[in-house]
Amino acid sequence: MALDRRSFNRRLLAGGVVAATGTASLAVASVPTASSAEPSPPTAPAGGQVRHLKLYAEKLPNGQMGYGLEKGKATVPGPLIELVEGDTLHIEFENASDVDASLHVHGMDYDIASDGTRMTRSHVEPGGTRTYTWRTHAPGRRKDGTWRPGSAGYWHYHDHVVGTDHGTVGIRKGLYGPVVVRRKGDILPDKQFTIVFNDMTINNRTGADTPNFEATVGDRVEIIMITHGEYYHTFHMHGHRWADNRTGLLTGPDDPSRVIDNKITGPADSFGFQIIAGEHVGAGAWMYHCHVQSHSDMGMAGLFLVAKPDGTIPGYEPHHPDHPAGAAKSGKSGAKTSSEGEGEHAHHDMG
Ligand SMILES: [Cu+2]
Repeated sequence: MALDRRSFNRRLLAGGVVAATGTASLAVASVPTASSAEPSPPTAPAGGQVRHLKLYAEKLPNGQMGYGLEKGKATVPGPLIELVEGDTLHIEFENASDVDASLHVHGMDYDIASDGTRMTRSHVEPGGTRTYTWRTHAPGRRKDGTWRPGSAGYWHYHDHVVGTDHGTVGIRKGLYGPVVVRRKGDILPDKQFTIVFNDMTINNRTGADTPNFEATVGDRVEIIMITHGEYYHTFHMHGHRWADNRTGLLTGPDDPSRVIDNKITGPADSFGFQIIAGEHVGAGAWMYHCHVQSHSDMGMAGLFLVAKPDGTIPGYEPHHPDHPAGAAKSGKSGAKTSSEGEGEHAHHDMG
């Protein structure tokens, strides 16, 4: 049975369980109340839940490393972890690799025992297990009258001990993943994609193997963008723009946030935004890429494939030699779909 995207979202988020594709759908959607011509998108409920997650670190067959929600199912990037301000998350982390590894997070509140560093002895030996606890909080006023920011934002986690005491080799090999913390009332997306510029790779993939992401015109798509490694990059998307603020969305006509389609990003930076696929521009194979020219020329590019409702993508021929992105990917047999692309976090209803 086909579901419209809002009931789909409600169903899948109400599950509140870990999805098979690697998404930890930890948020529970609230039911939209507006009754305009088109219903309002679902929004994040109040936080305050205590949640539990099992996470593994392991070596991948290709020599890289990844985090996964199940043994043998690690991905690069690791699973998307979503929280709402006020939530607490206990992560039972098992190191299934053959070297010391850890879990270190940005943006969360945690005790020093959850730092995930060798210095604090909060790393995990091969075969070992450790519970890391992340807390989040809503914004508010401090007793001195100043404003304390909330935890909401686009964040990320990574290893901090493989190779060096800064996890340089762990990160290089793929031990990283996204975290989204929402504020009560934040708009929830239909689809989510994580794009990580790690050294000269995208999600540790290069050249013809860089990930493509698929959506249909009108989908509310959330992009989570993270940078790692040695270089500064600029993240650019064709045909789509976003607001350079916490959510990537404007709150109204007087929101002063700058609207951009290109953003400089350096190691350990993260940001995110939502776009309506094809809004004002229609279906197509829309490139995304690093806009440092030598980097894009070396293959730091992929496609945001926006299909019409009938599934077609006008002008998109994956093997056409005149199509720059298609040509770059012509080594592949058949058009790559996002279903095989790690970094996609399509929610699935777990029933
Ligand atoms: Cu670059």
